[in-house]
Amino acid sequence: MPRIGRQGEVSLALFENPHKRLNLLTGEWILVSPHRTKRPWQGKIETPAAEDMPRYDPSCYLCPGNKRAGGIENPPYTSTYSFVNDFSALLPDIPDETLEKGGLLQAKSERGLCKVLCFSPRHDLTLARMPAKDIAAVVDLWKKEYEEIAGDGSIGYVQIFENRGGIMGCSNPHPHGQIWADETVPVLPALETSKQAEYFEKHGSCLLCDYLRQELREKERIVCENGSFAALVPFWAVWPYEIMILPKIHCRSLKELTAEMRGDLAGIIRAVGIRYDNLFSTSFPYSMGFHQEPADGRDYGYWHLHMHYLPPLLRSATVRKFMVGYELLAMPQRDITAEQAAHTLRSLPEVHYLDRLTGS
Ligand code: H2U
Ligand code: ZN
Repeated sequence: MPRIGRQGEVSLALFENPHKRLNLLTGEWILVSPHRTKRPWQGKIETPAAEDMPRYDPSCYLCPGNKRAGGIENPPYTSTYSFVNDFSALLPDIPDETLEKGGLLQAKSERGLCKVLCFSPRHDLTLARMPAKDIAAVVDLWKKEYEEIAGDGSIGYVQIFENRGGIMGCSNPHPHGQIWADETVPVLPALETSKQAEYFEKHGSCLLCDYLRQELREKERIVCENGSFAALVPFWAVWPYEIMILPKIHCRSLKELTAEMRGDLAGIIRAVGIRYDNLFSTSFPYSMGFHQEPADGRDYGYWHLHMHYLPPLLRSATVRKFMVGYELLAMPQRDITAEQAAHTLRSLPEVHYLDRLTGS
């Protein structure tokens, strides 16, 4: 049993031995096994992505002026560019149908929209390698797309995300992200909605405002911060170097970000990206995305906008964490603690390793 100190502070033994931590946003518990970090590794080694890339690739379907798979030609764009996904997983015009057989077999049609967002005309860049002002253009595009899609009236939730790197299933190194917008609220945002609503009902305050205040006080899991945003390894992180970015003032969606906040968001996205690339001196793979209030027009005053970064690498540019066995069948598990991960990320240089190599 964990020993509890007089002030309710846990003794160090809790964090040195196997223990469970609660994810406040999902209600899910995760198992932490700090003593396992010493085990040897003879498993799969991933091949790191090639670093040498041309600024323009004539065979890339996202580069300016090139033809996409469906035959449409991209314009000669010079900043950001978005288009409806040629192979959308969700479609806007499908009949409304329901299947219900004795409560055992249930299905519903799901309408929606999918878009692809090019972050830069340059084929060889990543968010971590782009100047903050160009990342700010991406933040502006996310806001504009969110407002347009959420304002449509037929959409319940706008999921903005980026898959980076081949090991995250990204199909093309050209810097880009996606939006999948559903007519209903998908599973994880719905869970986060109910957990934040529950907390607000019980405490009369915002769950993530309260959580961030405590994290800023404890400092142990903070990676970096600026005027408007903080980046931290959440107490309940599952992926080894998982990060959340949270606005320091309460806002429910991208819609509410002022120009100053959008600039700060671009700055912290860049700072997190540089630290990630510096961790294993590689272009760091991840899935990242925003969670924000549903777009169904109801009142979600308790919803606190945030970003999740979910990166798979564990020990080096070639050794990843696998979600297998116990994790698929029982519960998520991690070895290094959130505090160790935050300490490592915090201690990394703020200048990109490639800029340090070239001295530029
Ligand atoms: P990734 O973010 O996982 O790389 O996906 C890229 C998306 O680009 C993917 O959803 C779309 C795919 O359907 N795509 C097009 O819309 N047009 C193309 O010509 C190729 C890929
Ligand atoms: Zn390209």
